[in-house]
Amino acid sequence: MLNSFPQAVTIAGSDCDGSAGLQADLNTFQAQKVYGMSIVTAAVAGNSYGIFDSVALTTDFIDAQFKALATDFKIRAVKTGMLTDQATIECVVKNLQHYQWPNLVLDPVIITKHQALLLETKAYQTLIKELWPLALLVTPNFFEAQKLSGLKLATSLQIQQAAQRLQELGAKNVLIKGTHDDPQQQKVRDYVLFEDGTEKWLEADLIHTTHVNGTGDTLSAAIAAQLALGKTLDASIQIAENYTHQAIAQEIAVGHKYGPINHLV
Ligand code: PXL
Repeated sequence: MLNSFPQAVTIAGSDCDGSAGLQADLNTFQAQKVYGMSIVTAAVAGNSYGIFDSVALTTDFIDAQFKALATDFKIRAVKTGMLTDQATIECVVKNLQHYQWPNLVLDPVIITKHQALLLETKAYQTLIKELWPLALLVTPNFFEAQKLSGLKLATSLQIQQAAQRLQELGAKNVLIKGTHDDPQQQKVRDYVLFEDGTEKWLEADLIHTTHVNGTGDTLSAAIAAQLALGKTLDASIQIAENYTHQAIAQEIAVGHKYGPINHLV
């Protein structure tokens, strides 16, 4: 009975408008019927127009949050979001190695659609070298996959090659999120390369809306939640893709510009 209820933790930044970051993750955990916790790495001041300021929390405080959770709860899955800089990544890696929480979904948050930098450029190598090998799954978007693999992604073959490269760098499974920037585009296609070398394209109708803040955070949080519930990785990805699609499709009127998706679906 003790700690039998499924629990998951997000290691991420706070976004005060609730559209992204740990707020989106916790909303997603709740919607997936998983008890959610958060280790706060940073906080940003932003709204549907953009991000205006940010602060990183100290590594001592991040250590304290890990310790507080590890001494009381049974964490069944973890996701990471905004990690700011090298010192934060090293702190998170040290704690994950120490506490050995299972099912790490690593969302390599680098830059927002408003061009706010959420990870400093010189930390890319630390992310790949130290955190990547701990991940069950990494979920870069198109831009992040290009940056981190060093490959240009224009064709399906190049997406497959980038996923292979990202797997060779140590992540067991790789999900590359498709682009959705072309106004003529009808479909969006995500690509998954599994640990055993099998692959999958996940295609959905592209919904043309400006309310897509926090979509990547939500997808990776939903995958972590499903893993916490005991689903296989393949099933977790499918359920998370469907949930995120519905959260975009059933738009809510919040904010003036680039609004949040609807976690209540
Ligand atoms: O969606 C990426 C993201 C992650 N984490 C935080 C953010 C954002 C985007 O705004 O603010 C804290």
